[in-house]
Amino acid sequence: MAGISRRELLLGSTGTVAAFAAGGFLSRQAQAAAHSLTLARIRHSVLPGTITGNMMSFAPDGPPPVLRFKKGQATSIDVRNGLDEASVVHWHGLRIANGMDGVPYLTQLPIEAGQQFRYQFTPPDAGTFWYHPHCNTLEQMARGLTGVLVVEEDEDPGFDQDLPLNIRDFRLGGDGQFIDLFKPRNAARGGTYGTVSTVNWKVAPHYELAAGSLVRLRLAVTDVTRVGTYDITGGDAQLIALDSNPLPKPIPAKDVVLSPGQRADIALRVPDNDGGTVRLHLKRPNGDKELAVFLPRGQSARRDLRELKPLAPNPVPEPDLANAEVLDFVFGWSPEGGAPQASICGSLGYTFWSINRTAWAGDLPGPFDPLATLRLGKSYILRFRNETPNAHPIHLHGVSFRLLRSNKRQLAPLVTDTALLLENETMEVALVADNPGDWAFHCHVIEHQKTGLAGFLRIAE
Ligand SMILES: [Cu+2]
Repeated sequence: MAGISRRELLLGSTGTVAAFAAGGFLSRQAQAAAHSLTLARIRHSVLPGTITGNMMSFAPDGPPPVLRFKKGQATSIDVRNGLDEASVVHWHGLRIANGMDGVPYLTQLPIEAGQQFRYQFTPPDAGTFWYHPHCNTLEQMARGLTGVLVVEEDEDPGFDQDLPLNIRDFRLGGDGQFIDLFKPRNAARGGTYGTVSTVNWKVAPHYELAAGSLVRLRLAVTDVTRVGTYDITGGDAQLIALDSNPLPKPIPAKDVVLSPGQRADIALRVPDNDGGTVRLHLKRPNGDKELAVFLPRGQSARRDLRELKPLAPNPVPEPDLANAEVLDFVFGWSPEGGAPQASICGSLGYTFWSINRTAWAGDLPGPFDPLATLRLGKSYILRFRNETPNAHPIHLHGVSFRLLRSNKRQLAPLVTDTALLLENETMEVALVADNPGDWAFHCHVIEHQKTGLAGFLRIAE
């Protein structure tokens, strides 16, 4: 490295740029990332018989690809921004280094149109995760930028097939074209719902599965708004993990409540060929909505759910509750209600919500104050108090937390990154602040996030 300062190396002096250029095709190939994503505007058929224009995907030729990583193995993803606007990619639920977390200004500069950024990290946990932009988040996600991310276990649990299901709505008119992506009056309430329910960008897709086989269904709710209750009928289905963390014991996959950002892993024993079809439903008061159909095909594989190896717990540290400091967070209305500041990452033009009486100012260079500063390695109890008559799925980046208790209901002691906070509920969760950095902390109803219900926690020495 003689003659090249660290700063020159990082910022690219004339010398290093020339060296890269001279390296040519072969050395660039040698340095290729393990994965690549290209953000692009595309046209695609979602509603049968129509072609939707002005969609956005992580691939120029179809829906976002399923990314597959291995637990504990370093990986890299080149993100090329082929949009005509800035973006940035966040890996929801991955407890990775702060600089790779994909939040504009807080962890990196936005990736400008035509630019590229390489993400490099080692996923510490296995399970079902997802990825999405954190810049102009409502529009980019509403137009399609939400993808499923799988981190495989060290040991294969013994499924015959693995089937990720990217569950989300699109706001389309009867002609298949986008209608207004949100309505301000809804953003100030429960959020604006889509009009077309999809799984993997298809309306009620049919999947042919080997009869009698064991299939891992990976449900990822990547919608911008919808909190839903999901049900599987017609087959033996067990819920084995929520938000990428295995349940202590599998339970029947009945009435699984998932809010935006949440995931459910379901072990399905496909019926034998004469055993009928399996259906995934979204439960609704005015009649269930069929989201996907699974059809048994061929001779029965005669598998049994008891043949599956239990999933190993992820290495999330256990908080020391006896010595944990309590931090209070109040989710409420915005006290002022002014418009947020303009940002390269977009603004919805309104402020409706706040955390601890502070509305997020927008995705700006800052600096801004954290909502709280946590000491690295210490245990904390976070007390979430919802003053509003709306539910908010509260998501914390970089750290997973354990659900402790609620004033409204019995909580299973699950480990998660996204907790659905019901209307007027007070909930306590606990964590070990083991990952240093500034971590985004926000509601995952994206209209709420983009109209004030966002902030960040700092974990520092
Ligand atoms: Cu919310």
